[in-house]
Amino acid sequence: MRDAAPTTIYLKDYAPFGYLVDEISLTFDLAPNATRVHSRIAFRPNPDATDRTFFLHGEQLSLISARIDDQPVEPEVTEKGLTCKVPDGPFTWETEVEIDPSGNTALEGLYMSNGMYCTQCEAEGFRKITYYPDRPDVMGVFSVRINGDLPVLLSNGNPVDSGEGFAEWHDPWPKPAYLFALVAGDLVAHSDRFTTVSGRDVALNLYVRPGDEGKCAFGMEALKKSMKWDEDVYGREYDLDVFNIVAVDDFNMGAMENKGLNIFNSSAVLASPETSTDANFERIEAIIAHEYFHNWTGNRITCRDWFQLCLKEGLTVFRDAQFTADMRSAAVKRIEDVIDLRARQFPEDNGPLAHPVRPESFQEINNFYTATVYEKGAEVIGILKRLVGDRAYAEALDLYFARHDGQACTIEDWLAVFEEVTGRDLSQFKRWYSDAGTPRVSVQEDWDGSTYTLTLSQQTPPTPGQPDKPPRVIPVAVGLLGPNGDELRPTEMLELTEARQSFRFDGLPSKPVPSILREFSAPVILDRDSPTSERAFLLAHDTDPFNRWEAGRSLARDTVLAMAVDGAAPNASYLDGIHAVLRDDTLDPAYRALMAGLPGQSELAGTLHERGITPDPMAIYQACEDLRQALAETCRDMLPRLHADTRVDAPYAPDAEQSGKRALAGTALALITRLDGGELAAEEYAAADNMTLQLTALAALLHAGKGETQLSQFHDQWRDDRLVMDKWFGLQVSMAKPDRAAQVAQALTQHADFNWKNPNRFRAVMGALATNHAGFHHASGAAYALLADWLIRLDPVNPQTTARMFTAFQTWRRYDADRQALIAAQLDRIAATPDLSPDSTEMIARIRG
Ligand code: 0A1
Ligand code: ZN
Repeated sequence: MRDAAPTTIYLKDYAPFGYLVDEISLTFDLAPNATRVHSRIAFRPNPDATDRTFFLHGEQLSLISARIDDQPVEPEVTEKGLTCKVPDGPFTWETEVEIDPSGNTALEGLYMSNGMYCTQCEAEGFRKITYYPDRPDVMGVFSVRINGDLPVLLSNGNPVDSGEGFAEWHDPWPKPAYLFALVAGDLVAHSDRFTTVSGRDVALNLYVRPGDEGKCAFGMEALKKSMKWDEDVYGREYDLDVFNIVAVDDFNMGAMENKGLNIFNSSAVLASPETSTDANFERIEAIIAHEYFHNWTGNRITCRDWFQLCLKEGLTVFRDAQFTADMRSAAVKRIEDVIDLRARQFPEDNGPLAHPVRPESFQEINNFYTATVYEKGAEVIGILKRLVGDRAYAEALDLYFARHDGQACTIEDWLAVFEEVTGRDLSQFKRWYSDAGTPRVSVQEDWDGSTYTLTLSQQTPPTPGQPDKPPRVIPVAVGLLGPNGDELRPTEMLELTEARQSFRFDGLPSKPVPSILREFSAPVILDRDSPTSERAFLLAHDTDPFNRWEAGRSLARDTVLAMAVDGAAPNASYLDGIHAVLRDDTLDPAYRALMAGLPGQSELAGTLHERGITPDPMAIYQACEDLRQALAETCRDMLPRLHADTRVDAPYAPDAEQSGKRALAGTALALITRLDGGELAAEEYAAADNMTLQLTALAALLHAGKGETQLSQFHDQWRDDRLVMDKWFGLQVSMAKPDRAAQVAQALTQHADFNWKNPNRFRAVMGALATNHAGFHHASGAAYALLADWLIRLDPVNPQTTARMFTAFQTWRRYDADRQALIAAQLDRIAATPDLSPDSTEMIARIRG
């Protein structure tokens, strides 16, 4: 039986551990069912701590022996760890434990994936490897010996020695246990080298399973670019003789920044033109950068406790976004990030799972690796940078690295360097860390013939546990345009600090058109009822690329919602505006493709809910279909040329230029398919020589109700490629019509290749079902029931991946009473499952409210 009452941990209760670790030596004798782990740890009393309780975390371990200073001891052991009486001064602690990697389906601690041993220790997995103070503020120098009859034996740091059946590693940089890693298996390396700015020669290896060697080159290039970029932009140099990356098929998340030994979900690193889409390439480049950047923001400077997770994650996401903007197009990256923020973070921030960027309590920390901590955490860094300016940001970062290298820090440490560099009081800014919820900013205008006044008001709705939200500081980037599109006033950063505040612009020749919240200068919802003509004007003329896109987006939103709710006809300004953008060859193709997209259906449902209207998923679905059809008709004459002009004749490259063209060609193809019933898509599918084209054409065919032949051909072609087969599973569910989605997903779960214990495969089907908005929310409730069945099944096997999927239900209160009742019944059914994991239990309790 599991614990009946989960415990809640509070930030306010933080206390340092009573002992410091100087050094830890680990010896692993690997065996699939019975791995022996011997630890020898040098402890000494922590002068900064008052509580001297010697408690070591430890779960699912069989304790064989324990010694203090070479003398056997008998600790008191529970399911959570052990306590022992220890000497007053420094002492050496030794244990021998046995663990079962092959039975570890939760993929946390030491586990096996396709015959290979690997680890995942963040956040609290190390306690499943040996007894240890498994908390990020305990940092030690690790030495590791691995005994095992496998060709590749890896751990953190630098190699010390190796021979037949063993390898020894030493990591000179003190680190918390969550950054420990071990990999052992029959792997092959794709190798390269990098010389750092000060001349350190670093061996780079990307380890993969035999057969995957051809999918390593792109990841390796991304790694070298990241290493160079961090030197150039942040002055951060790599600090070991080797940097190893390993690709693993069974992994709960994207990747993990273990010191010197990053472990990646194979979907986040393996790439080839034939098997990966342009979007895959872009994501892989960003994740490689993200994990590499953690070497400084996370590893050299880590978190004092898990409440400070955003300290490393928000900053590292911010840094990887800067990297992508530099490598590709800054405007496109910003738009993509805002689309993602609205799809994943806004629903979280405006629903039952809302929590501050720095939470104040949790039951299961794994449930707080969220879009709020990561993506809003990164937005908050962006706000800070806008408020202090680029120069002060760079100075503050230099001070942060110099002052806190080797430490486990807090948000207070982070803010202090900015306060010191700028002399600015950041207490109001700090509300971005402490207050959950998305602020809503409304706008009022006044024009008196020469002075234009913008009055901005802010208000943040209540969130769980936080009824009142005082005003926060919001940077609102504003530019003013004249009647012919000229900039009357270039972008200015207004600082909204009050609940309501006016900003004057004097001496203007004519009433300007305001472009507000340029570059999406803060993660807020802008409430502004501007006339359609003004948005059409901004869609045609705004000089800020983000806001130009946003003007089209808000036209799209309003027209589709008017169609869904009032049965209105498609808005001509929107159709003409997008038509003009699509044919404007001076615009970047990637940008044009983004312009032609519609807001997600879930996002549209959220907007209706905010406006006090209960969303009807089928009506939204139909309105989106009708609007796309109308756009296809409007663009009918230009589409063939657009498609032909965006053809890439050069050999495939996953760079911004080519992928932008393919994205626009894909947009054209999808629209053409609505007019020709799939003729061109079938031709394109037959001729496709890369995965982007193949998948785009297949999606178009499935949308047109065709593609059965191609689907089975695709299966035959790719049946042995795990990552491509994930696409095959996912695409069928995401393209399924609303009344068929649950049925299609259900049938796929019966497919011989549906290995549900593999998180990628599980998510391919269930994740696609949850994001097929009208399919998931089909009135029958079939999709709710199917997802619930599978969550019940997966929970005992892999609680972490199960718990993350509950976000599918977080928006349930938006919908009508019947749907709410159906969802509540499923949540209650899951909650009633005997021995449900604490992870899932916490998620259901929060969602149910
Ligand atoms: N720190 C990693 C993400 C990560 C977090 C938790 C994990 O297991 C619970 C695994 C990976 C990153 O930000 O990339
Ligand atoms: Zn991270």
